[in-house]
Amino acid sequence: MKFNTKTIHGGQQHEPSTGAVMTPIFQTSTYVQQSPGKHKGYEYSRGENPTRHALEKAFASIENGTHGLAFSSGLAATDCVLRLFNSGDHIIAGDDLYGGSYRMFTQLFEKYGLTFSFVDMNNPENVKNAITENTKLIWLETPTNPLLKVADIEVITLIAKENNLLTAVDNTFATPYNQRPLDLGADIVMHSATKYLGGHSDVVMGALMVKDEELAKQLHFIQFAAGAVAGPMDCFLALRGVKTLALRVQRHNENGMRVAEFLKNHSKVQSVYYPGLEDHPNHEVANKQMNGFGGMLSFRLKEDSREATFKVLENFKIITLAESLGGVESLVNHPATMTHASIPAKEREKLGITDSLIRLSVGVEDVYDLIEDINNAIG
Ligand code: P1T
Repeated sequence: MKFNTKTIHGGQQHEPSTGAVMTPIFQTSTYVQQSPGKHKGYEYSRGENPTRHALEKAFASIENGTHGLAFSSGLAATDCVLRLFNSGDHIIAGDDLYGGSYRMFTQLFEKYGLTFSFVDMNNPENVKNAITENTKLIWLETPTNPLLKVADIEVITLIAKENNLLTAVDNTFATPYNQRPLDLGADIVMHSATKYLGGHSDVVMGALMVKDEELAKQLHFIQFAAGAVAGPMDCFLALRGVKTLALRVQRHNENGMRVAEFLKNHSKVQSVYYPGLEDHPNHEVANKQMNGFGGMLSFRLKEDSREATFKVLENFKIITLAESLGGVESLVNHPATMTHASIPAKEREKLGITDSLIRLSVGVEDVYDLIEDINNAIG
């Protein structure tokens, strides 16, 4: 089955008791048992729910995995992965990643004895050099949020395999239309399904996809035991969102490239961060492992002041100033004070998440309207 068919039919079946073509919202917490332990496969909705089950099968299908898991948020999915490990274990993560992931690693899990190294994954040698005898996992976000750094998944998973480490890829920015990490050697794919998989800014959800039976079992156990599952209504919405993923991402890719090129030539713009641009430091790697470059980009204004940047942010008319990304509508965000405020100022400065940095989630609107809006806002 090709990707676009999988988004619509992957792992899906018509509802067996009624023939309903679309999986209904099974808004139930529990299921009848004829005798204790004798039931139709469903006991309690934290463990299994038919709407969630349909979505989890769709998730597995679009990432070429064998198992999918749906969580109540992207961070709940990340939390599930980290609970595979024990006190004393060491995890290597990229130095540029979603602020909430960084906050979870450093403020929640360090407390329980996990240790983290944050390295620049542009160069796989940095990953190699960070491995210690306690390292268990490489956490890869690519492209990264918000600087759109690109890491070579194939090379890094090879390093991981040589050292008996697991690799998890946060594939939120890329989407499985553009990049399929399990095919490139990763063990776990994670998504904030709140973003492109849902696609309509109406659901907060997380996803994990794997292709190994034993790993799937462990993650399912944690999902059930910790309990951060996605509810049936949200699963219905996400399932509906996934059906148009290929169509939407094609347009995100086209619009993203057009907006990046426009910004690159704008006299008030210092730099543009978009892996589709030939002068992106990892354009070649992106070209190798991605089918398209997505709708996410960041840019830096020449005028480096918070006041000037806020003025631009307040000027957008069509594009909405808001956290999040990946919906059909375009959003603009100020990483330093919004999505990445939880990263200490010193770290942010070092990475380049400064006041003049603006992040755009380029939606699927008419690109001429978007470019006009950006041009008017920048002034
Ligand atoms: O918000 P949640 O569904 O819990 O997902 C967390 C998350 C994980 N990974 C990446 C790459 C993300 O971008 C996010 C959430 N990000 C935003 C809300 C944002 O505006 O960047």
